[in-house]
Order: sequence, then structure tokens, then C-alpha cells
Amino acid sequence: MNIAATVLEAPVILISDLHLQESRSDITRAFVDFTVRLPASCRDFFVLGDLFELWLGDDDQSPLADTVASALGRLGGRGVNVYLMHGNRDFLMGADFAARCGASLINEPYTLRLGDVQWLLLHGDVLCTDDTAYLEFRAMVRNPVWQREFLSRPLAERRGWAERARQASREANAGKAAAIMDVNQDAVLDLIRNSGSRRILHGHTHRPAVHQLSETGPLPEPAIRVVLGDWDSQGWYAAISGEEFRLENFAFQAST
Ligand code: LP5
Ligand code: MN
Repeated sequence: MNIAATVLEAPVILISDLHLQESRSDITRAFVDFTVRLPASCRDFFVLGDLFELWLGDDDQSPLADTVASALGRLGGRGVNVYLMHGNRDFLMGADFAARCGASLINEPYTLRLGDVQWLLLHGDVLCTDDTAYLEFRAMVRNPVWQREFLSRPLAERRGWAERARQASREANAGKAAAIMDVNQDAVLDLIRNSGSRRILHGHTHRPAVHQLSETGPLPEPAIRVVLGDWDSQGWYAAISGEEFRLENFAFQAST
């Protein structure tokens, strides 16, 4: 029997880091199932980056891309606003694919205003300021001129570059201390001070948690940082309703 996960009633639901790929049909199924089960109370659905393991351009037409576009398109048909943010794996997702999904591509940090409550949404990689090698790589690949040039290359060539980049990334990460690949606390505090927002929510680090940031010392008032989890052996989402929020996980269901 396939008992599907219940998604909490809330007007705003957020996910990130699904890393969808052809070889993980279990995650794709869980994602489609999740979109189907979003409650009628959900008005805004956010994907905060790394929806895909790798995105090499909107011209890379795959069955996986079709499946995702259909699932998100159905949400739009139900009146849900769908928002897509880039991650470090799918920053080449463009306006064409967003249009196929009926989604809005949003920049980070994105300010989500719900009455008096304000959340700052990010993928999370920009907060990893100790990872200077990554930030250099990021500056290169987020440059629009670099992106235009890269996207003008044949798809097969782009695939080759992506494989080399993945390999280089794996090798670099093996030699990096875990703390370097987490957010830098000063970067978090600076963001809170400069944005005036007391609530930050992001993914990327694959370290799901709710961090209460001290009201004493560096910040004038209490703040929180919520970290979404990646979808590997289970799914993660955050549900926001007014002042309330929950970080939830659920098991993937065995296929029937
Ligand atoms: O991805 P993950 O979680 O393993 O690690 C990330 C950071 N790495 C990346 C790189 C991506 O994995 C690569 C895939 C993106 C492909 C998109 C399109 C193709 C682009 C082609 C470019 C030529 O995001 C990793 C962080 C980690 O998160 C934690 O935050 O540490 O950062 C790095 O590993 C960066 C390295 O330290 C330095 C740069 C390596 C890439 C160099 C590419 C050059 C190509 C090879 C030429 C021979
Ligand atoms: Mn990421």
C-alpha cells in the first residue's frame, strides 16, 4: 500500500535541494506526489535552488524536465504561485523553462512579506563566505557574459565541462573542512542587520535545522535561521503561516 505524506496546511510552502536526476526516479516521484498533495490552503510554493542535480540550459529537453514542468504547471492551474530560485547546480535555468513551468524566477535574497512578518529567502551558498574557492567559481559562472558564451556551446560540450566541474568540485570538497562548507556566522549576522529581516530561510548546506540567533550581543533582537534539508532518503519542506513556521520531513513512499 502506498500511504502518501500529508503536507501541512499553510499558505506558503518551501523546498530546496531535490537534486532531481534521471537516475533517482524515487525522488522525482516523491516530488510529483508532493505537488499533488499540496493542500488547498497553499497560495505560494517556493523552490529555493538545486531543484535539479544539473541544468545545462533550457534547450536540454529531457523527460525529467517535462515531468517537472507538468507538475509545476498543474500547481499554477490550481491557482498556486510557483517561484523558482537558482541553486549552485541549476543556475542556468532560464526564462523559457520557468515559462514552461508557469513559474516566476526569483533573485536572491528574496523578501517574502506576509503582513508584519518578513522572511529572507536564499539558496544559501552566498553565506558560505569561508569557501573562497567556491565563491570565485560562483562569480565566474554567474556572470551573464560567461553564461551567454557557455550556453552558445553545443550541449555535448557543455556536458563535458559540467562533468569536469563536478569532478573538480568533488576533489576540492574532499580536502575542505566541513565548517568551510557551512555558512559563516558573520555573513548571517550581516545579512540580518542589513536587511532588517529577523527570519532567514535557505538550503544548500544539507544541514536541516532551526537556529535561534542570540538576542544578546551582536543582534538587537532575536532572529532565526531555518535550513531546509536535501531530498535524498527523505523529503523536507518548510510551511509558513502568519507568525508560525514548521520545518518538516517525511519518508519517501515505496512504489506500489
Ligand atoms: O555541488 P557540490 O554540493 O558538490 O559542491 C558545491 C560547490 N561546487 C559547485 C560546483 C558544482 O558542483 C559544479 C556543477 C555545476 C555545473 C553547472 C554548469 C556547468 C559549469 C561548467 C563550468 C566550467 O557548486 C563547492 C562547495 C560546496 O558546494 C559547499 O558549499 O564547496 O565548491 C567547489 O567545490 C568549488 C571548488 O572549490 C573550486 C572550483 C571547481 C570547479 C572548477 C571548474 C573548472 C572546470 C574544469 C577544467 C579542467
Ligand atoms: Mn546547493
